[in-house]
Formats: sequence, structure tokens, C-alpha cells
Amino acid sequence: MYKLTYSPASPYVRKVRLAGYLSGLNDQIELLNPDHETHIKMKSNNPLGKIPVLMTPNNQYIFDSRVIVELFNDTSGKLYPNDDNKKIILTNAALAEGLVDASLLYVYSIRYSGDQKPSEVWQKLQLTKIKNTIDYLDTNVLNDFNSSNLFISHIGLIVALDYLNFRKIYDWELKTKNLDAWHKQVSASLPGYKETYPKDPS
Ligand SMILES: N[C@@H](CCC(=O)N[C@@H](CS)C(=O)NCC(=O)O)C(=O)O
Repeated sequence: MYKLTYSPASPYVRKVRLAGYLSGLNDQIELLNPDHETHIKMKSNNPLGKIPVLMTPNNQYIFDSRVIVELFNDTSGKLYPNDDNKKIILTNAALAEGLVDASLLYVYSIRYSGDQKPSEVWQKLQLTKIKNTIDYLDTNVLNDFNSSNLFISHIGLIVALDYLNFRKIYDWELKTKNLDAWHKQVSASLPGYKETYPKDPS
């Protein structure tokens, strides 16, 4: 069995879980809650203090989410193709991940502001990245993220768009047409979509 540091709200953990579903490995992944002794031990193995961390069946610790995805792809071959399209798929996945990064930096600007007011300059910087990327995607998603197979790029973008909704950061659904249609179509066919939809820890 694989062991995975779990958090129901984390977009990077969700990406790894969806990659597990698409790779056919979901049944082999045990989720460990934040208060689980092994979760704490696994997390402490990453000096950056970030999740996800994966423990492989032979007790190796792997982070970050991109490396875990690569490991799952080595096993399944299902997350990106090993041909000329590989770099395109991974570039699209990186764009989606940038959307998650900007969203999380926005959320953290509030969560870790202590008794100070969050920096408006910082928030505006992140919101501009988010808005520009959503505009870009609304124009290009049907070409760039279009294939008969689902890949890690699809997972990444679904995770990013749902996280924007979950944290109410930017109402992209109201502002897009192609992207909204793409999301409806892909989310309906992505294995594990509903099971992994973000929620606050109980
Ligand atoms: N690049 C990392 C990012 C992971 C990350 O930032 N995870 C968040 C949870 S969603 C975290 O652990 N944050 C705590 C922190 O930054 O200290 C990855 O892809 O795994």
C-alpha cells in the first residue's frame, strides 16, 4: 500500500488523489488524516513542512505532488504520454498549477496576516495572475486542453478551478464561456471527481 498525507481542502493533495484514480491506483492509497501519527512523521520528513508526502510500499518518502505524479505515471503510463505531446501536456499542467499557487498565496495572505491587514498589493498581484490566466484559458482551453484521453493537465485545471470556487476567490464561471463548458464536460468524466471535491476539515 501507498500512504498519503491527507487534507480534505488541499488542492495539491487532491491532484495526487485524482492522479491515483486515473492511474487505477486509488485502491492502493491509504489516506492518513493530519492527526495520524504516521501523517505527522511523513510530513516532518519534508523540511519544507508541506503536504502531500507519499510513502511508497517499500517505505520511501516522496514529495512534492509533481514527483508523486511522476511516480504514478511510471507505474501506470496514464498521466501523460511519452511522445512529442509530453512537454505540451506538462506545460499545460504547470499553467494550471500556477493558478493553484496564486490562489493559495492569496488565501495565505489572509490566513497568516496575524493582527495586520493583508497586503492589498500582494492580493492584487495574485488576483491579476488568476484573472489573466482565466482569460487566457477561456480563449485557449478548447485547443490546449483538448484530447480524447484525460491527462494530468486536465486534473490540474479541474483542481485549480474548483479551488477558486471553494475558497470564493474569483468567480470564473460567470466570466467564461468555453472554460465553463470545458469544466462541465471534463468534471463529469473524471474518475474520483466527486469523492475528492474539496471540503473544510471537520
Ligand atoms: N509544490 C508543492 C506545494 C505543496 C503545498 O504548498 N501544500 C500546502 C497545502 S495545500 C502546504 O503544505 N502548505 C503549508 C505550508 O506551506 O507551510 C507540491 O506540489 O506538493
